[in-house]
Amino acid sequence: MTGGAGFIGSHTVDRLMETGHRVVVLDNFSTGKRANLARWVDHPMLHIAVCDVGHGIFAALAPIVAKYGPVERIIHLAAQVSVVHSVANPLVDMQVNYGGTLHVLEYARASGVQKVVLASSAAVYGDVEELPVSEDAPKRPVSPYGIDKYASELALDYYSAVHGVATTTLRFFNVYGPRQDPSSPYSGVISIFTDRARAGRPLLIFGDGTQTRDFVYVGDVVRAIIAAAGDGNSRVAANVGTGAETSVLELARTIVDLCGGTSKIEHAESRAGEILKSLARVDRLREQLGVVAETKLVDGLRLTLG
Ligand code: UD2
Repeated sequence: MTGGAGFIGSHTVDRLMETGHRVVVLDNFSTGKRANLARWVDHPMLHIAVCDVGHGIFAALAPIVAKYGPVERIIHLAAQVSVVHSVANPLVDMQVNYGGTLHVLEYARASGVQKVVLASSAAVYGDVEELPVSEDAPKRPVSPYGIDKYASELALDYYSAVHGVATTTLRFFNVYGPRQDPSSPYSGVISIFTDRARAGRPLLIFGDGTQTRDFVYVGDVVRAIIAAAGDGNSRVAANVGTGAETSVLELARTIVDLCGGTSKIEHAESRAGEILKSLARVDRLREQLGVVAETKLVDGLRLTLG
């Protein structure tokens, strides 16, 4: 698994280790943390290699493969995850996000890997005309991040068609849960709001708070990843969301309530270029991968608050 020390990656490692799999984590620890994997650190079935996916994965995997046998499946989560960073640094984004995917696919082709799963994003759609957004909607990404994720999807399709590599793409909507890092201004809104509400500090909403998102709990995302890593569903791209819309204002109020009601809700200027509404169509996730993201927001928030 690339990016296995990150927020979504480490939850996926937990589930795979609990079910008895051998897991190799490749991570450059730029945003991933060893603490996220602390539970498994001395476990004989977990192998951690420091590796920058934008520079290739062959060298990092070679000694592990020599000892334990070939890699069967790759879950590719490693990425530069900030849209804003991609706008300021498009070449870095291309190298890490698109380049990293090509390195993974080259490895898969050369080594006969049985399945590659790509973590893509709702960002591939850009400004959406019709909600909920279906997987077949036009792809008009409006950031280098969205472009590189979409280019990565096309690369998966190409390697499937031309080189016979089985691949499945998951387009994540707004994922949240424990271990999501609140420290950057572009961290997920739930990580920021829960962090502030716990401390009784004010929650800052950009705009009037009527903008909506499809917030999906990380435990449900892990189930989608594990289903995608199984056999079948090659060349399928599925949204990973709940199919339910929540406004940022409603979110803020719920979090304040759960934390005892001390934090104030404040408003600031809307974010430039911000999309107003985001909502996933989730039929394909259910029909093809057999997964329904069933964690209710309030339950997921309780789990996040711990
Ligand atoms: C999400 C993804 C991003 C990309 C994008 C594609 C996350 C963390 N980011 O961006 O990677 O895929 O979707 O469309 O999942 N907000 C506040 N106050 C705050 C922080 C945020 O009001 O302190 C608002 C923000 O203006 C937005 C909403 O909360 O309306 C969600 O913001 P976000 O940064 O969590 O995620 P988003 O949807 O911009």
